[in-house]
Amino acid sequence: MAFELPALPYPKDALAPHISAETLDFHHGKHHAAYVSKLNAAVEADAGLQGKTLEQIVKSSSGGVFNNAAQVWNHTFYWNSMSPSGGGAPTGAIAAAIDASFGSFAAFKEKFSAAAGGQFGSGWAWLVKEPSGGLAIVTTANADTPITGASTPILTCDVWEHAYYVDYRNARPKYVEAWWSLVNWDFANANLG
Ligand code: MN3
Repeated sequence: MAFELPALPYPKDALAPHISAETLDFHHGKHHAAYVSKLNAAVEADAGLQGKTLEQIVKSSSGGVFNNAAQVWNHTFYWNSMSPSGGGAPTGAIAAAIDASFGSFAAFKEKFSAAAGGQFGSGWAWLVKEPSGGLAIVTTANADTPITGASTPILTCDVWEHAYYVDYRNARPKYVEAWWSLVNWDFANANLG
């Protein structure tokens, strides 16, 4: 059974003006799709990978197989971390959890934006729930993902250049600022459990 590129959870033009249809066309239709097809080629060539779930491959592989599998997982999580009706202040349990771990939403936002902007080169900024139950901000390089560790991802922001170059050129901070207008707090609450 080959892995499939999941459909975007909203129309391609639904995140505009923050993220354009052209960006999603490339980012989902080309980049994410390429990770899926490279992963499928790797699985086809290695009987040891066959029958494993995506998460199992991410947690047990290395090198090119890991890179493609983790990028497939990370991107699906990223699409769901945003919503056309998202943004604004957090609601529900995630709002209380953010206050408890960071003091306030404003303090969390500032810290997360600094982490996303400061990640050197390609990677990801994540809000995670640690095994202790508290929230933390982590960044990962390239395809690295929190699901290989003990923390549970709550939200992510893709800070690879391909996520923002069409819309913001090299201005990553402007893209991160726009991402706040899209944050899917319902998804965050679902992940918080
Ligand atoms: Mn990407």
